[in-house]
Amino acid sequence: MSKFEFIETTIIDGVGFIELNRPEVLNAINRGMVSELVSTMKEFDRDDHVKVIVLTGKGRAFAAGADIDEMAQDSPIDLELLDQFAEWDQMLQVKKPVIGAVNGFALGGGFELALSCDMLFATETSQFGFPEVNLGVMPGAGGTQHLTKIMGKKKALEWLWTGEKMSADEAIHYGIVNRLIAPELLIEETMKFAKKVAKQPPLAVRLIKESVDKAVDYPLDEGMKFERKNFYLLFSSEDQTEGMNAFIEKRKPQFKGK
Ligand code: CO8
Repeated sequence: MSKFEFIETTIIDGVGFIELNRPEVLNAINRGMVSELVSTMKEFDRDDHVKVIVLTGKGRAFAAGADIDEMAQDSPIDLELLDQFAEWDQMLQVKKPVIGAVNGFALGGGFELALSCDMLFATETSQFGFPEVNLGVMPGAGGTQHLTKIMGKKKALEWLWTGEKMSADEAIHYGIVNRLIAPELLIEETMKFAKKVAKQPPLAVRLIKESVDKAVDYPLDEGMKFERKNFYLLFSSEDQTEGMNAFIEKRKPQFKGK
């Protein structure tokens, strides 16, 4: 029996696996789901048994957006006092790799959740989009920011203003999705990749993520300095000694994450 109402979680071979679990409403993201998701991500981030996190949705959607039924009657004051995005934003602080496996729809808040992942695997039938404009609103969990950083202002506006659905091929074209996989193999292949990353030296993986994230926001010279500090820092790790000694001694390294 899962300890959660809206998600299911398990740990398999160093991979923390999270499934959104409201398939009857295409995994519409309600407030309880955000709380469960964020607390699990933070728990996995601290758990030494977890090296990589994989996020997916049960049924025929990754997530079809925020729960419209829950949101429909909200006033601006309700939203301000709820301050739900403070919780949401904590997902972006996760230091371990987060890989999304997008089955079916990733719309609205569901697309924002997908864009918060470090990498995305999807299928030919996956569909992405920001239909908020059709509801008289707009993305509120980073959609305008993430999409614009990925595809530039002009293209982002096209998708955000029309609310049209983006096909998996278009998502590949824009660099939103890493790989398209046959639907029946999506989880298996995503897990295979996640397990491969889970075997890599965790500190190096962590500092690579941190440095790549900085490349998005920092000017090049600042980013280069940031990268270099992390490069130097890794020379104080046991894994650096082990990795280089193993190469010289022609054996497989045993990484400890220290
Ligand atoms: N909220 C609540 N219920 C939903 C949602 C949703 N976002 N999406 C689907 N459902 C429900 C439907 O109401 C339906 O329920 P029921 O069977 O009781 O009628 C069930 O899921 C199945 O959906 P459909 O029958 O509509 O399935 P179709 O295959 O015909 O259509 C679509 C699939 C195209 C995905 C369609 O369901 C749809 O358009 N959904 C809404 C998509 C949308 O507008 N998303 C944006 C929501 S707003 C938002 O995300 C703001 C984000 C702000 C940040 C939030 C952070 C948490």
